[in-house]
Amino acid sequence: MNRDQFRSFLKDHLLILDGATGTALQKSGMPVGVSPEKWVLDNPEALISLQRDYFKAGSGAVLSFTFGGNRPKLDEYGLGDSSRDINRRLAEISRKAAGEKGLVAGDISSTGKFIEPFGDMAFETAVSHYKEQVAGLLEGGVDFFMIETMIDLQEARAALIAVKETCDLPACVSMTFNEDGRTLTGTDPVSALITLQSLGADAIGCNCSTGPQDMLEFIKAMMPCSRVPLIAKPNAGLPRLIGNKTVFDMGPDEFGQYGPLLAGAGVSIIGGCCGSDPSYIRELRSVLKDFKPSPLKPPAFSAVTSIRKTVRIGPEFPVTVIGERINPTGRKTLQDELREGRTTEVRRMAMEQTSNGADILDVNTGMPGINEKKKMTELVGLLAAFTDTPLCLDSSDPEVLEAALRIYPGRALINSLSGEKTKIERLLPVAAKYGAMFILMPLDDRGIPKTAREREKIVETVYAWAGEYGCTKDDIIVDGLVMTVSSDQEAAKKTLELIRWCSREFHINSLVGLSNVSFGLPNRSLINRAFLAMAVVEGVNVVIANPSSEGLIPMKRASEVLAGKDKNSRNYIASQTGSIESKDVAPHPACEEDLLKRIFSAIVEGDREIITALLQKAIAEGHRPGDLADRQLIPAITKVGELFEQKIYFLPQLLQSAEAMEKAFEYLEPLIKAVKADSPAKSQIVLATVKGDIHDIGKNIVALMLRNHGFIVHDLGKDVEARSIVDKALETGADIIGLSALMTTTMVQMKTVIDLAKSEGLKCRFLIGGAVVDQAYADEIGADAYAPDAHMAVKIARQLISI
Ligand code: B1M
Repeated sequence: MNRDQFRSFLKDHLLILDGATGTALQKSGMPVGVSPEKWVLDNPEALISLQRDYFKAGSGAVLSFTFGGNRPKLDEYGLGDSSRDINRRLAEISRKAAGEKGLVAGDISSTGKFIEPFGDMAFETAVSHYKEQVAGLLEGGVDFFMIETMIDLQEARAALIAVKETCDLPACVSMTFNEDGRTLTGTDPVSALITLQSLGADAIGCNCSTGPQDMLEFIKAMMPCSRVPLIAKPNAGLPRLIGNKTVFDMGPDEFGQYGPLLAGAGVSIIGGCCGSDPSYIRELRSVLKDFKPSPLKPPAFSAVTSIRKTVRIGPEFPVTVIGERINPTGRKTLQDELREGRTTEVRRMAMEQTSNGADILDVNTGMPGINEKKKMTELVGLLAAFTDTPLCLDSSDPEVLEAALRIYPGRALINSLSGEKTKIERLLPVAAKYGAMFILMPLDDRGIPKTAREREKIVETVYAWAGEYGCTKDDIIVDGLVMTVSSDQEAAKKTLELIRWCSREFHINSLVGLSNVSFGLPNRSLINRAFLAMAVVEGVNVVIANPSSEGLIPMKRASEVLAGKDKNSRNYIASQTGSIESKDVAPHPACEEDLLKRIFSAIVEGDREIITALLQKAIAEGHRPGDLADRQLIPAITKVGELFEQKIYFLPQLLQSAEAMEKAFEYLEPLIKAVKADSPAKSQIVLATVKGDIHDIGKNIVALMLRNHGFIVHDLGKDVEARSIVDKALETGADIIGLSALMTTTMVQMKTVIDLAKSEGLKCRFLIGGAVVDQAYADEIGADAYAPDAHMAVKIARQLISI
C-alpha cells in the first residue's frame, strides 16, 4: 500500500488496529525478564494465534512484534547485532498471521535513550538505528509503519526520518501523553501534531499512558490543526496495582463506548493499548461498523513549533514578533562569545527577548572566522532545550539551514528564500522535506524590483514553484523588503503596498523587518514604531524586531486594537492593567546585578557555563562556600523542583539545572574545608541512593559533609541494589548505613536494604534522608534516624555512633 492508497483508504474507512500484545503473550507463557522479541522467534505460534484472534475480532491491521526491535533495546539482551534479521523474521511471522487480507504495520518504538542535548545519543545515531530496523521490517513485508509509544518528540522525528529516507511506505506516528497532556519531555499534542505532519507523517495520534477519556481531549485539541488522519490507541482505562499485578479498570463494553466519541472527534485509526485484548477490539468493531471518518479540514492558520509550544500565525492572531538579536553582525560581545565557544550571551538574549514579547527567536551565526554550520547546530540544540520559543533559522547558506532543520525538534521558520534560481532549487526541496515554513524575499536574479507589482510577480512565481513540492500559502511568509526611507522616500510606501496586496488580494502572510526603515535618521525607534503601526493596519502578520526596543510592544498592541486584530481589546487591556504575566521563571543570571542572585538564577536557568565563574567571584568577595551551597544553590534547585511540579519546567530543564548544580559542587567541594576537631576517628559509613533512584545531588552533599567531619565514607553512588549496599557494609564493618531516596516510588527500597541487612546479622545503625522521607517513615521501616539535611546528617551520625 503506498501513501496515496493509504490516505484514500482512510478517507472512507476506519482502520481498526490490534490491542495489547506483550501482556497477552505473557498469559500464554512468555516469561518476564527474557527478550520478548527472541521469545516470539522461538515461539512464533503464540503470536500467530493471538494476531489471528485480533483479525477475527475485527482488526484490519496488527503491529509486528518489534516494539523493542531497535539496536539499543536489543543490546540489553546482547542481540543488537541481529536487529535487522530479528525485525525481518518477526514481520514475517505477523505476515503469516495476517494472511492475504490483513495488514501488518512495522512497529517501531523508543530506544530508551535520550537524544542530544538532553541525552547522550547523537541524532544521526538514532536515525541509523531506526534505519536498520526499518530495513528488516521492509524485508519482512510490512505494509506501513507505526512509530508508537514515543515519549520524546525528537526521537519520534528520528524514527520518521529513518522511514522516509528508506522507503515510500506510509509512516504513522503515535505519541504518549501523560494525563497532564504532555509527553515526558513536555510536548503537547498540538505541537507534536504540527511538527510531525510537517515532517511528512501520514497519520498522527496517541497511544498508551491514558484511557480513552483523556485521549479524547488530546484528539479534540489536535483535530482543528490536523492535515492528516488521527490515531487513538488508548489503554483499557487507568492502571491500579492489586498485589503485584497491574490491573486496568475498564472492561470491553465501557471501552467500546468511547469508540464513537473518538471517531466523532476525528480519529480514523483506532485500537487498544495496555490492558486490552481481542474482546475490546471486537467491541470497537461492533460499535463502529457504520462509522466513516470525518473529512479533514485544513487548518485556517500557519504555525511554527518548538518541542513544547506552538505559535500560530495568521490574520486572526496577534502580530507575531521574531526577536532579531541572536545575530553576531555588529555585536562584538556576541562575536567574541561565539568564537570562544561560550553561550551565556545567547541564553541572555533568548531570555530577554522572550520575556519582552518575542514569539519566535531568529538565530544567525554567520560571521567571519567561524564554522557557521557547526555553530548553528550547536545553538539550535541549546536553544531548543533552553527555551520554549520556536526558532527562525537565519542563514544565506543552504547547507547550514539543512543541518539546522534536521536536528531542530519542532517546526522551524527559514529566513529566507528568494526568487533566485539556484537558491530556490537548492532550498525548496529542503524546506519541503523538513516541512519548514519559510520567509520569501521578493527578489530574484535581477535584484530587488523597484515596484510593488514586480515584487508581487516574484511572490506568485515562487508560490507556484513551491506548490510543486506540496507547499501551500500557509507555509510562506512574504517579506515586505523594507528599504531605508532616508535614501528613498518611496521605500516605506512600496513595502506597505506589497503588504496590502498580500493580505487583501493574495491572502498570504507577510512580514516586515522593522529596523531597516529608519537607518540614518535620528530617534530611529520612533520611525520604527510609526512604521509598525502602518504595517499592522495594512495587514502585516509578522515583524522582525528587537522586542526590547522602547515602546515597540506597546505600539504593536495598540495598533492591533485599531486594526481589529485584538478581540475586545483583550490583550491591550491586559497589558495596560498588568495582568499579562511575565513568562520568565527567574531573571537570566547575566541580567542580575546582585552576584548571589546571579548564582541562584544560573542554577534555575541551568547555565553550567557561567556557574563556576560566578562562584569564583563570590568566593573572591569573601562569601563562604558552605553559605553559597546552603543559601543559593540548594534553594535554587528546590525552586527548579517546584517549577517542574507546576509543569513550567520539563525533564530537559531539570537535567540542565542538575548539571549546573553538579558543576557548582565540583568547584565548591575542595573549598569546603574539613573540620578536624572532635572528629569521630575512623567511623565508617556506607552511603548510597537506593535502587531505581538516580537523584544523587543531596546524597553527594551529605557525603561531602560527613567526610569533612572525619567519617570514612564509602559512597556507592546512585541506583544501588540492596545486595551491594549490604555486602559493602559487611566488608567494611560499617558503623552506619546511610540511605538516600527522593521518590515515593523508590523510598520503599530503604526498607528492603534494612531488612536484608538485619537478616544478614548486621549490627550497624541506619540513617535515612531525602526529600520524600521523614521521621515517621524512618520509624515505620526500622531505621535508627532520619536527617532532613546534610548538617543534621552529620550531627545525627555523630549521635548514632556515640550511643
Ligand atoms: Co527528579 N524528581 N526526577 N530529577 N528531581 C524530584 C525528586 C521530584 C520531587 C520533582 C517534582 O516532581 N517536583 C520528583 C519526585 C516525585 C516523587 O516521587 N515524590 C522527581 C521525578 C518525578 C523525577 C523523574 C521521574 C522525572 C521523569 O523522568 N519524569 C526522574 C526520575 C529518575 C530516577 O531517579 N529514576 C527524575 C530525574 C531527575 C534528574 C536526573 C533530571 C535530576 C537528578 C540529577 C541528580 O541528582 N544527579 C532531578 C532533579 C535535580 C530533581 C529535583 C528538582 C531536585 C533534587 C535535588 O537535587 N535537590 C527534585 C525536586 C525537589 O526535590 N525539590 C526532583 C537538592 C538536594 C540538595 O536536596 O536531594 O533533598 P535533597 O537532599 C538534601 C536532603 O534531603 C538531605 O540532605 C540533602 C542536602 O541538604 N538528604 C539526606 C538527602 N539524602 C540524605 C541522606 C541522609 C541524610 C540526609 O542520610 C543518609
